[in-house]
Amino acid sequence: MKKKTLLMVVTFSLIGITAFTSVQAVNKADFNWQPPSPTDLDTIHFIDNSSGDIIVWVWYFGDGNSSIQQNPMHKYADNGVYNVRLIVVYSNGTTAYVEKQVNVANVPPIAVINISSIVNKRSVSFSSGSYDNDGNIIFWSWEFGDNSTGTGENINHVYTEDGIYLVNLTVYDNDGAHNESKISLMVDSIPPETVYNVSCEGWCNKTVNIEFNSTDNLSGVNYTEYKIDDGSWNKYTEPFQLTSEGIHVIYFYSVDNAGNVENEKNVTIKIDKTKPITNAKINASHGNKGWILGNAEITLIATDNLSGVNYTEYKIDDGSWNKYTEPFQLTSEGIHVIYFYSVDNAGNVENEKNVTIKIDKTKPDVNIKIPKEGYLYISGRQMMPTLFRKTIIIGKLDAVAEASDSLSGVYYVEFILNSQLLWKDFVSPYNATLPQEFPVSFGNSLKVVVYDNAGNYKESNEIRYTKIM
Ligand SMILES: [Ca+2]
Ligand SMILES: [Ca+2]
Ligand SMILES: [Ca+2]
Ligand SMILES: [Ca+2]
Repeated sequence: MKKKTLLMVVTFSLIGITAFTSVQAVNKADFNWQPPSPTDLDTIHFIDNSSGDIIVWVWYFGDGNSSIQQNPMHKYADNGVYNVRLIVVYSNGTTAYVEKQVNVANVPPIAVINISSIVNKRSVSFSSGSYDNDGNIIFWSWEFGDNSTGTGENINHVYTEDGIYLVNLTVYDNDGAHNESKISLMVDSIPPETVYNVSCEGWCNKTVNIEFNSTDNLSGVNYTEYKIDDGSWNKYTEPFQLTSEGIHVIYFYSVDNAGNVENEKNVTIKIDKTKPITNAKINASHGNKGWILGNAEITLIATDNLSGVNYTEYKIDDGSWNKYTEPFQLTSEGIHVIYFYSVDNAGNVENEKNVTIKIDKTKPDVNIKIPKEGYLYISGRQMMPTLFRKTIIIGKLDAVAEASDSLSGVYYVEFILNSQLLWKDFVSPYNATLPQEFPVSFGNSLKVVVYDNAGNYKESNEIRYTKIM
């Protein structure tokens, strides 16, 4: 309030003495300012350069504002050319003044493009973050780098192909000043592609190495991830190995530096390290000591834990190997060794196995050595031949049989008396004591049956005899 009152008083007195001052003009009013080329954001320091014994300074800044400081500070609200007048009053009552034009400049705007330098969509939303410190922006002009342009603070543009585009934004403020900003914009909308490389495909019988290779059209691969079966996702850094048996699915995908995510892919790895197992089933009439009677039918049954049986091979004795397809017959007599093994679909080879098959189809030989037909026996001793080839035995007599077999050997000999089993002898010599009769028994019938170990048998001729005592 006080300042304003003083200013009004000085102003009135100046009007009255103008004529006098112009005549006298002894002293001179002058000023300059800092900075020399100010903007409307600067606070301008006005510096009095007047000469003489001054007691009052009156400044008119040309924008309606004034000051009575000797060296005032002033900031203009807007740019423009202002007539600044300084009036000085000397101690002797005289005055002087000077007027100068001060060009207060507009501050140009700052252009800012609000967008990341890599985007993963071809439809791009551009946003201006531009500003004008001493006014406002009234026009935005975009060049999208693909020979198309647009206007507006925020604008969407769709690129027709991926690429790197030089985007330019020019902004104009309300005073006609402009500024521009450029950015290099990478538009990458295509996900990377990942391929696998495995050391074994299909069924494998050993550890499998897995490698991924990923490529990208533009921004480059950021990372690749994989998981095994229901495991958790892992970042892929280097080739890895799969060792455990079974059917495994490995899932994988990559992400590029623009954030494009590849569709998940997978590869199936099948590992079987276990050999198949083959068993032989012999269908035959089994006898004693491993011998069989007649033909043998051999069935090879192979099983496998995982990949399944590919094939089974067999050979008989020193013959050549054959692929097993169905049960086969072994018909020839003798002792045979059948060798066999299987291979599974992963290539695991079973250790060779074998089974020995002993076939005897030939009947053993037998005959009754004692008693001989047509002889008289007394107390175990053979006496003279009898009339009409009758056989007469008086007292104790052991019947004796002779038996032999060329292949499997004799198993036992049965002595059959009157169609009843009298005695079974497993050990050579084969004999049986004929039963005592009181006082006499006519028409006895003795025969022996020999069995070989395979089960072949043969009956002897029949000896008929009369037994006394
Ligand atoms: Ca401005
Ligand atoms: Ca890409
Ligand atoms: Ca297997
Ligand atoms: Ca035999």
